[in-house]
Amino acid sequence: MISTSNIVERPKVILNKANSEYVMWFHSDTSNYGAAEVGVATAKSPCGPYTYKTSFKPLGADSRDMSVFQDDDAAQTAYLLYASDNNQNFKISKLDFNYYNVTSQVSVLTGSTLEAPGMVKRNGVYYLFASHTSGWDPNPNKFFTASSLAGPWSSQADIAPETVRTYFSQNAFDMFIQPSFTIYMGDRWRPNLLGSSTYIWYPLSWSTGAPQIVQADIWSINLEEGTYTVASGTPYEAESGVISGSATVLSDSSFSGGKAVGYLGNGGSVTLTVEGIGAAQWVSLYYANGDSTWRNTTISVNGGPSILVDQPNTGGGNVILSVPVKLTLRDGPNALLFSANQKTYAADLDKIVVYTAV
Ligand SMILES: [Ca+2]
Repeated sequence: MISTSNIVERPKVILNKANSEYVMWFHSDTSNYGAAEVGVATAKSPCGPYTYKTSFKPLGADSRDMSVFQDDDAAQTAYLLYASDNNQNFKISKLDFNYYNVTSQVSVLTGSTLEAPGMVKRNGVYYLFASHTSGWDPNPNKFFTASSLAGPWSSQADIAPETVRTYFSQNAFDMFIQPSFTIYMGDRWRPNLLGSSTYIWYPLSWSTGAPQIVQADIWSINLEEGTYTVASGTPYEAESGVISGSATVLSDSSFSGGKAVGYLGNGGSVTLTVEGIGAAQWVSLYYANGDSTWRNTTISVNGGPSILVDQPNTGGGNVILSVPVKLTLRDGPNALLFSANQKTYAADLDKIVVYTAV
């Protein structure tokens, strides 16, 4: 089942302390996803080399999107979390002592149509994170809770506002740091160009009492302290820039300041003058793209060459997402020219935020 014509997806590695062995579990499939199996491989080092053991259907049933979860009991019991029965039922099954096989099913969320699972245990409560099924397109990812892996599981709740579709991402893994937050690690799939897909990592904070993604484009983590810091930047509204050609100001309450600049590209452009510190600085572009496909914008800094920035579709012309890009800015004023010299339409630009954090 391991070949250039087959599929290995969603690998996860856990350490079996009793055997001093790293055990990798992954979705093992044929190119048409018809096999629906899990694969197992082992190594003495987390970075490998891994020795492939086998691929199989756990307890004879389908397994597609999957993860593994290692509990904090003395035996460090581990579990397979998997979309089963043609992605209709979501299952949790216990692994054997060696983490080589599945021994018994402990829970099933019947008819839940969940994919992309992850799990953390916080203050004795199990949190299951997952998406629903919408192919490579993003959807609002959910969480479920239970005080036992056998359930009962709570009804689903959102980890982000539904309209932003998990900030155009799908859960890949959730790394527990401490009870106040976990790292949400999502895939930002690019359906028409899968090899160009990227990752999105956000703090997943319990500050409201329930796990919610913190939309932080630029943030840092202090592992020793168990804290994270969201960088603050200086906002510049697009509608306050110098608008040229066919670009025009749009009004909608969803935009920052109630306005954005539309019809950028294809003859329209806008110039924003921002303060720099003479460094390579992160700049976030807040935009709306109501298409069903990605757009992009060009940026020229102080008359320099065009830099291309992808703008995933946001799920509506009034739904705002942000993408960060690193630009080299002068100390003092900088002219950022958006969407000049591009023949396609860029997304509607709401505002940009200039950061000084590295
Ligand atoms: Ca605006």
